[in-house]
Amino acid sequence: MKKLYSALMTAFNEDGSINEAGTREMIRYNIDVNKVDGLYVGGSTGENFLLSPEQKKQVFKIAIDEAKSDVDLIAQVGSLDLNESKFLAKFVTDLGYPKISAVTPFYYKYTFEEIKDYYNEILKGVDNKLLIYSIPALTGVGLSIEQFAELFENPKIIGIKYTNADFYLLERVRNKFPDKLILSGFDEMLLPALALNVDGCIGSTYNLNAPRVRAEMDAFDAGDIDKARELQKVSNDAITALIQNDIYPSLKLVFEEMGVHAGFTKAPMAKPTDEMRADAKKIYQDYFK
Ligand code: NAY
Repeated sequence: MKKLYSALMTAFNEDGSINEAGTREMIRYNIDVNKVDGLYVGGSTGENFLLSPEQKKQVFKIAIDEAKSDVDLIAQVGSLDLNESKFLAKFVTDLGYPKISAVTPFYYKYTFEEIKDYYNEILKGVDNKLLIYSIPALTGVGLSIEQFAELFENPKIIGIKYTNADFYLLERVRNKFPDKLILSGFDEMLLPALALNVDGCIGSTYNLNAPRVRAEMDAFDAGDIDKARELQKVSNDAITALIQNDIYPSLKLVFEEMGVHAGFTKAPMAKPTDEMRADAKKIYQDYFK
């Protein structure tokens, strides 16, 4: 069975502080209504790279306190500050997170040796398993199959959150590492990723769209490719509308339409305008009602 993870959003108050009640509501919705297999906590969708270390800790605490062991939890601890990543890896492991993940180091141009050291340092002394978070479009860091192989020499590195439109590389990686956990990260490209035998998916739009995506995965498993393709088309119509309306605030606005208090995004992300609110209402009515 392929696994479906929502990339957890963080609800913020208007001043950028964390809205704990709203964040808990989104966690509950994902578990109780969406019936996800897991949550990816502290990723791009959680606006994690805009948070202070204290806020990151707060989110990690809220998520595990609310989700308990009801679903699988992956804590994304990668950061520009390696010491912070190391601290957070220990912190979430002590909280009981069964898996961690770390984005490839970004902003500065690092050699592969530096990238490898970063992962090995994060895992040093930490009794946990890690998924490499590969998202070249945002980090500018692309890893080759040989480099993935070198990273996998560390037995604690168990897989990849593969947010990349390079399907040639995905096919190579899948077949070279059949025992590694590969979770696809681009919601709009789920169907081709399923065809290449990924183990599941992690995505922002699954917060709203998980039932349709589960149906697509079931259709795929049953060999009903026409149905899977039709469901992916509807999902992609919804994703296109969300992206055109600024995806992160829009996801939250649609959640609000559904009665889930997703709060604001954190500056410098945009506050919703009246036009965005009207468009989000339409997206809700068209795709999620
Ligand atoms: C994360 O860390 O939250 C993710 O990477 C989730 C994957 C998302 N990627 C980004 C950059 O947000 O769900 C996708 C993405 O929002 C979706 O495919 C729409 O493009």
